[in-house]
Amino acid sequence: QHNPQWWGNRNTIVHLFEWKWDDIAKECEDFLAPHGYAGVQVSPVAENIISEGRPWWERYQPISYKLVTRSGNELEFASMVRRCNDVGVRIYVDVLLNHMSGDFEGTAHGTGGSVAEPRTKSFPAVPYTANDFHPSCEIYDWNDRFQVQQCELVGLKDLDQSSDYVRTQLIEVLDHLITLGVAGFRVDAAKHMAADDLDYIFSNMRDLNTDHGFPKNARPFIYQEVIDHGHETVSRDEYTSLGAVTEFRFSEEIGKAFRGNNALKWLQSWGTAWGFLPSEQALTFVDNHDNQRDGGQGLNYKSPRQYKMATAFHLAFPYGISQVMSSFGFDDRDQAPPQDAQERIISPEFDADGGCTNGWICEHRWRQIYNMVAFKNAVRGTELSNWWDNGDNQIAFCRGNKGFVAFNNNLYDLSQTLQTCLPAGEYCDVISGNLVNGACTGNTVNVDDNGYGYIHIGAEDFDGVLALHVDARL
Ligand code: LM2
Ligand code: CA
Repeated sequence: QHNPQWWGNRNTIVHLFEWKWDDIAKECEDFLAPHGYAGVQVSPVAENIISEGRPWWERYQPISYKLVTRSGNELEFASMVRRCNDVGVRIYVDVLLNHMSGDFEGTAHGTGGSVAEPRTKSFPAVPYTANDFHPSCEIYDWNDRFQVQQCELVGLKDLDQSSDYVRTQLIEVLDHLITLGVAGFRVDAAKHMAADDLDYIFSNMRDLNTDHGFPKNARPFIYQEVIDHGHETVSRDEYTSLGAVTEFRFSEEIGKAFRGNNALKWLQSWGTAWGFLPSEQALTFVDNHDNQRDGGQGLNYKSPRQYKMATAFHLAFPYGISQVMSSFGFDDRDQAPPQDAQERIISPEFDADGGCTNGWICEHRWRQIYNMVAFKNAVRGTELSNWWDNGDNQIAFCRGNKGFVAFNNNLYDLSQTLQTCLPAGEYCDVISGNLVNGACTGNTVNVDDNGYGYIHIGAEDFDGVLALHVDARL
């Protein structure tokens, strides 16, 4: 269950955080497929508690398995999956197998009209009763396996996945989504569930739906959210045989490097030598919806220049199963997604350059990012070669004879004639521009018969990265 089931040569997933199903369907057709995105991680699909002010995190508190949320209902979900698969874009669902909602004063009303009494662990719309949960306790020692896996994560009622009844419910939810055509799952809070229980659940899910273009006997892709900074009692290694695992150390280290707190020259050994998981087991990202709110060394859209450089490195270096974050703007952690006076999520709107307005950030529509998604597709299957650095924060490398990328994170210009490994010709730098009708709207680089090209990235340039590849040759 490590195969992401991508279509063609595509290989990047985008997390369309809090988007509505109808908007995602349209985005698959209008933008994601034409720009070579492989898949979308969608926000949780199960009916959730309605929380005051509608913070984004209310969706991490399910009260039933009806597919009704502020993103849309089951019909809309099914139609989205169909339309995205029709254009070769896969859907991965963020699934909550660890818990239901947290405490709530009195009767909770959900986004699908169901009611629950979370305080007494009564969720009649599933149905679950107190017997289906672990006895309540608090996690105060994160190195105590029992607490991490059987107590309540931030007070969320903790399901007992060793019970046959609970397992059956969870498998049913996953099977239902597979029948609707999804390609796999992001498993929320995986570390808070015993790997053996997850193994049982994942092994008993059905195969992917062949009516949606998946081959016979294809297994759902699994990527498990396990936060492991290196010395946890419950380690990421317990989960790697079941599927891919989120590599949070990738996010921390890439942030640190492009913030200028670790010289870029060290990135030459990027990957397992840094203590990261093997490439095919690592789900990698510059930021995700949690750590983009947490501060620290991570980078997010609020530091656009460094963020774009980190993302370009993420997509240029041959390591990991890449995921790109697509955010809504926020000033405080709990802020709701863009919504109207009736608390309905607002659809994104686009300006003349295709960028999002009205509260959505849409990093995935930034030229510097979507063109690197195309770069990653163009260089698929090649190795890294011809690493160059200036001993500090200027680096460059080739991907076979398909692509070349250079970065300047020093306060002085990068001006060098470098081996690009590319066939002779004129190439469009896909960071500063697009190739449109055979012409480049940004800078171009001439590659001579020996593969050399003059590379210039000024310290004051708008972006600190330059990228060339064979699909953007004039
Ligand atoms: C995750 N992965 O393991 C998600 O990526 C993360 O976003 C979720 O937390 C978490 N696990 C549970 O699914 C978010 C958010 C929390 C929020 C929970 C539940 O980061 O702040 O907790 O969702 O909605 C909120 C309150 C918290 C309260 C809890 C229960 O912030 O103070 O705890 O609800 O009422 C008493
Ligand atoms: Ca648990």
